[in-house]
Amino acid sequence: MTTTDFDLFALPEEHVALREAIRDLSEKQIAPHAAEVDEDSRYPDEALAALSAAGFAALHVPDEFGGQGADGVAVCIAIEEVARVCAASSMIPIANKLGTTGLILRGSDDLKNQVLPSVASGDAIAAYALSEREAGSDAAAMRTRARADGDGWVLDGAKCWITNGGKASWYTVMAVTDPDKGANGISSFMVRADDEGFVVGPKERKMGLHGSPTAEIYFEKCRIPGDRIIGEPGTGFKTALTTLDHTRPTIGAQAVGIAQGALDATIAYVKDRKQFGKAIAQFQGVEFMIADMAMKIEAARLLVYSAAARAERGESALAFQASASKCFASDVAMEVTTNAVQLFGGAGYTRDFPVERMMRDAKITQIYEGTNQIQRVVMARALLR
Ligand code: COS
Repeated sequence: MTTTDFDLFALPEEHVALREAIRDLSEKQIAPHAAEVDEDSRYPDEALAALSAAGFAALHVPDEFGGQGADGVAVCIAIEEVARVCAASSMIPIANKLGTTGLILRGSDDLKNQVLPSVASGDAIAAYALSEREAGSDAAAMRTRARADGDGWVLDGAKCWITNGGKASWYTVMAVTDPDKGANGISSFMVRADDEGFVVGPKERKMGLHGSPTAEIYFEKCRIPGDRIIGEPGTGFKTALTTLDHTRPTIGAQAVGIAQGALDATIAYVKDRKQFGKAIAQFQGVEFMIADMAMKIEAARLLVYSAAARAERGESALAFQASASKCFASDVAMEVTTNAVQLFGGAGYTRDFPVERMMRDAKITQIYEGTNQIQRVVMARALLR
């Protein structure tokens, strides 16, 4: 065995340096606002400004369109480090990647040039619109229609649970173009916030992730130019699912970051908190909980990086690993944050400490970008095919 074989399990130097840079930025410029952003349910403007200035708001955008061209593992590291201090702020790189991956993989260069430079610079942010009220897990049951009209398209319908709804400038929207063809009659489009007939509904009142706006969006005879379609008509559902193969690891990364933030806070607390004449960290019951939390986070992290690396290498069968990484990491995040609150005791149940926010934020990672039940469906299909 050569050194190179062992290097497979070590991050390259540039990834280590990236982590240090984003950790430093996150601790100095994002963490101080995290509690207030959550408390006031306000957009993390400081995080957007800091991430944009450093080129980290959409670091996945290829160089030729003004971005950093960061690989999938680098993007996961960035998301993880931001989520470690503020999950809501980590939605900035997450939603930008989700809202542009279909375009990057399948769109025309002309359309990429219309969208990507402004997202890379932080002047615009992106969103992804797949779900509808009656088409969540069963995404192909969507009703939103797009009809060819002259040299453009006219969209009618409603999408829900849209991260950055009302905040984004560009929306990747899946709509039915041929109702007789089921999943193969769905197409993908780029819709702009100022397109005629594009309307934003009220913000959802959520359990967590308060700093990340979620809203319904409506298309009321929304007219867009013909060149805004991504790829060929009828390919939109496959583009949507391929996108999720690339982005589900980013939710895994967010979950790992939230869990790491909770573990770090808990380690500091149990070493400081004294009961029965000694720090509670010295009780074996507490030690075992801390060890299990760290062990599971490390396993989740490796699964996430390995899924992201597979996508980066252009491997074709990504679904199992992408779903496994998102599912495992989010289940770990829920368990770790719940145990963090437990180890803080009564203090953990108050807003004086960050772990209750982390527990509320962790919950959504088990639900969005496909519930963990759907992830298990995807994994089982890949295994049993
Ligand atoms: N990449 C590309 N194409 C894929 C794919 C993938 N990962 N998985 C399936 N497809 C293709 C299939 O091959 C099929 O095409 P053909 O008919 O040409 O063979 C088409 O897409 C439809 O696939 P399938 O019949 O498996 O689709 P289903 O309606 O059964 O749905 C699930 C599949 C449940 C996996 C999908 O609807 C899903 O992921 N749902 C959750 C959606 C979600 O994550 N929502 C969260 C909001 S987005 S943030």
